[in-house]
Amino acid sequence: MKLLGSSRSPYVQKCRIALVEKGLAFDYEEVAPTHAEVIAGNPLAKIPTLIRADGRGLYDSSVIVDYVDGLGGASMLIPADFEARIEVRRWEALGDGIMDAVVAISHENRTPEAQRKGPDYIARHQSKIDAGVAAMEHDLGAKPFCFGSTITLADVACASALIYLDRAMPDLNWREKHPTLAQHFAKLQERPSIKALG
Ligand SMILES: N[C@@H](CCC(=O)N[C@@H](CS)C(=O)NCC(=O)O)C(=O)O
Repeated sequence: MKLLGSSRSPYVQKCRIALVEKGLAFDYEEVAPTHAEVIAGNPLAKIPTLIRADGRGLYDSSVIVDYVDGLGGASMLIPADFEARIEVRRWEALGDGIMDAVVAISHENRTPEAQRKGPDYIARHQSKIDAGVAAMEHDLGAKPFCFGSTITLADVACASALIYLDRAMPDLNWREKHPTLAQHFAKLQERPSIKALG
């Protein structure tokens, strides 16, 4: 199977982390959403797109992680138990939501001044980021992982969001307010799956 994406996309990074955590063999190609293979595999022309071994395309990151998890490999990233699965998925939604808000602000900042949506738009998305990171700190609590006692999609989503936040907003200084989350993130960054992102 082959993952198509760009290291600039947090949703792509999330899939890469999940694939390495599962210990599954995959090819990775750096491409833009406009690349012909992306369009052939994903009518929405977005990255990440996964080309399965049988040639079929899969999207979006949430479905790709679910698929990859079901292929086997290392321990499950998405628990089978209903309540556990919903909690891990909620963490995923939290991580994705933070990434969406950072993407929105980055896009706004790249837009020519005359066409920008304005400071209220930025403030609205910034408050999603701030509240989202605070929720991560709260929900992590004193646990060794975001959910349960081993790595799950909850940690993959948390790490993907914080990696992107650090890259796009290096001056945010979220660690000062959220030391427990900062410590957990530092531990996650030592994992080969995250080091492999480069
Ligand atoms: N919800 C999607 C988001 C994917 C997404 O928005 N990817 C962006 C790159 S970060 C993209 O391909 N944008 C191109 C476009 O929208 O035309 C996921 O989780 O995979």
